[in-house]
Amino acid sequence: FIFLAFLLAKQALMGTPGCGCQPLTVAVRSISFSPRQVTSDASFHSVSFSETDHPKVLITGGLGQLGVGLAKLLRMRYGKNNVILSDIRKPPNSVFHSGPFIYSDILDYKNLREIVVNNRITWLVHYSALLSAVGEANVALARSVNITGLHNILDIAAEHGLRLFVPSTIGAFGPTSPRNPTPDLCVQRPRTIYGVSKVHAELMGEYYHHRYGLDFRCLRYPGIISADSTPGGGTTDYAVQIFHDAIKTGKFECNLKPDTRLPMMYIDDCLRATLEVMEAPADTLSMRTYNINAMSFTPEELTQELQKQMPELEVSYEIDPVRQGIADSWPMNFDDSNARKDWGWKHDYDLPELVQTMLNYFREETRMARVN
Ligand code: AKB
Repeated sequence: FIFLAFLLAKQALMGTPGCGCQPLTVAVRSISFSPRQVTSDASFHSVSFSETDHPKVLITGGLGQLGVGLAKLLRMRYGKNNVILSDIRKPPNSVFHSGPFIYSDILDYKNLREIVVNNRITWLVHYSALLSAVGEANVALARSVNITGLHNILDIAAEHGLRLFVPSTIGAFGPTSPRNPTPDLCVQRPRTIYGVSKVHAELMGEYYHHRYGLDFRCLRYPGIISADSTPGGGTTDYAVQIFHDAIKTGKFECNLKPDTRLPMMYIDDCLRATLEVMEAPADTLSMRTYNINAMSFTPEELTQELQKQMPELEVSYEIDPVRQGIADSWPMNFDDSNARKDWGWKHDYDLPELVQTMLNYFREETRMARVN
């Protein structure tokens, strides 16, 4: 039915069938198709908010490494009640009292639709996902959350005319990709379920953009380093854990080899990039999936930078073969020139600023704990 209606609408709008991508998008948008059929009022779902209104944002997977920080940034900009954090887990008091929090299960399509409708959501930031190392330990769960969950998100977003942000990752590349540097467009044959699910997300989002006019936006994040939230089950986690252990015990056991070079970014840069790409006018985006980058370092280089301020820090190496295998297949340096050219991406934190900022945070935390 959809295909037939699409052909009729396309012919009505274009006269003769053509093969150009752009007119196809226009035709589909104007008849507001949604990929999953809505029974009664499908034609009302493409109503969009006025550009002068604040967006009403839903963040899925909100209790992971990035959700709380992004909610804080977006709430400062759009107002506390216009940003809803969601997760299937119970939030800590501080999160629950800092703004709207709601239960949402991305595997439950009706629950998602209810949230989007009841809260008049206009932007969706989809952070629910299993990361690389934990994904290899539970492939079935990773497939379900990262792929089936994404399908629900794409359909909800297309049906309701939402602007959708889905993060991708350096993990969307594999051993046959160019690794130093890795450009936006090149061979992508990742060897993890996480990477496969992220390539799938990039391609499905771009397909929905062309086919249904979905306003899909995607950034490939490097390893993200944050002080007040912890990642769970990633290959780049060592670069966060080292700070915790250095402050607590003065010792750190690293699960990657000392010379493993990976692209990394401080969380503030990552969240600002996300806000900037979401706010970028559509006509500045020549692509829908961009690499973003800040720095690249090895465990040895990070240790040396830390030892400038903590000479007593001892780092030993106990290699985890799964994580090492993953890291060896990922980019060493990321080429993000398209993001810089199209929408003005610019990072603030290089390695010295990152280390200083992280240490300041933990030192202040330790001081406060002593005072209390
Ligand atoms: C991971 O290590 O799995 C993530 C990532 C780079 O996407 N931090």
